[in-house]
Amino acid sequence: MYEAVAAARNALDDKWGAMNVRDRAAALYKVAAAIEARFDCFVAAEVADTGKPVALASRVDIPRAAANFRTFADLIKLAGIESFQTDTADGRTALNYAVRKPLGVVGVITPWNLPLLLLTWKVAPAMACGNTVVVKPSEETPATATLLADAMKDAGIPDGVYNVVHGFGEGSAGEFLSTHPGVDALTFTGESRTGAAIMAAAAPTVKPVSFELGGKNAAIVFADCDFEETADGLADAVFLNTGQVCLSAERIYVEHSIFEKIVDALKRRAEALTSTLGPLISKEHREKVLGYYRLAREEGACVVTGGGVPQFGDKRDGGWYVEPTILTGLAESARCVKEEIFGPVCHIAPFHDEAQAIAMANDTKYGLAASVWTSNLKRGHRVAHQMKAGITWVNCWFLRDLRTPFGGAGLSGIGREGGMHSLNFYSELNNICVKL
Ligand code: NAD
Ligand code: 6OD
Repeated sequence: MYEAVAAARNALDDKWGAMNVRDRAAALYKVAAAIEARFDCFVAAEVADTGKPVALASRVDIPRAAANFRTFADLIKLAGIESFQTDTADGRTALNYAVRKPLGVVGVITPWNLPLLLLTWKVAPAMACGNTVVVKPSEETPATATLLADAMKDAGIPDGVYNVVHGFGEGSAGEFLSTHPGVDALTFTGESRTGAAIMAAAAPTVKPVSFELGGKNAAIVFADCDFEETADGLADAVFLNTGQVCLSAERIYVEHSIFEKIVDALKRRAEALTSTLGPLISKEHREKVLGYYRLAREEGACVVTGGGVPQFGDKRDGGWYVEPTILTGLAESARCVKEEIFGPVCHIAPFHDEAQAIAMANDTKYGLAASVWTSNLKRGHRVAHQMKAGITWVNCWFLRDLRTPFGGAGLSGIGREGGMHSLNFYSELNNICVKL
């Protein structure tokens, strides 16, 4: 850890910190190209670490890693600075303008569900702003962060700009990074509880923090939705990556007149997915998810489909699979409706009017994402405006534009990243006031 932070500090003071924006952006484009040149290795490493299907890693994880570098290279080249001509009451005039400087050495701590996507979502803007980084990927998924170091080398990124330390969280690499006095800022994606521990660890050295945390996201489905498009969209929102996406919909509220029809459509999709979904990340995580499946029954749920472990009759039976699961009939106060499960499972409940749907969707300590499904766009806008969520999708889910603000309210995080929000977090803005 000490060597990694020292290497990052040296690189900051040496070539990288002094490089102009045009050259830095050019270097980031080369990183994107180097990821693409090693595309198959990255896919294989992500699949080996997570067990996710090759098709998913090839379609989502690895292309987004390259896109993250290209987007922030584009943005840093185009980013302007604020300036104001100032006229004071006593007749003086001045020019104020801001300059963008790196924060310094940025500690990046990331989870296992979308390992390279989430790591590069933070590394790319941090480097674009001239920072050097020390990353601590999840102990479950170390491989692609290490491969990225090779891609950095291929791209000619100077030694010490990108540093990887492996290890666990508490009492290990994650905690050492959070408390290290040589780390100037921390950016973290993971569980809300871990975010709280990192915040406490960072407090004595007053490090700026950016946190992307957990969610218990709602989908609201109105009777006038495009039915097939909605059922397909919901299946993605619940089951993509075996439900291990912070943005996944674990609570679905459906207008009562189409409640049975939606439950049935989602049940058919879940059952069709049983043989193609990847496993969960680990034995421990499977125990957690199966614990919620048991708890749901104890809390009085009707298990519409799933609720257990699939039997394939082949070597997959040794993996950490669970059945895609649909629950109904729980009270809104049930733990399975309140707590993030992070597996391929949702609870579906009926609602009678818009106000009730909004109230139920917003009755959560989290506030990450929501989706609204309706063909009445006026209503789509109206409901979206009232959602307690950092992002609300209307008639879609996980459709990303990397320039937009991304983050959560409540237990779902602190701050916003994406576009200029990332550039502003990873920069120290200094204002200069010149009397004219
Ligand atoms: P986690 O919080 O257990 O671990 C994330 C990272 O933090 C790992 O690298 C881990 O080693 C490290 N860590 C753990 N304890 C630490 C400590 N005390 N100090 C410093 N570092 C520590 O999360 P996870 O299980 O890897 O990922 C799943 C969670 O992440 C879910 O809650 C999910 O919602 C959340 N998540 C949120 C987003 C988002 O954008 N909001 C994205 C992905 C995942
Ligand atoms: O798309 C992103 O930028 C992002 N941070 C997604 C997070 C997904 C959570 O699992």
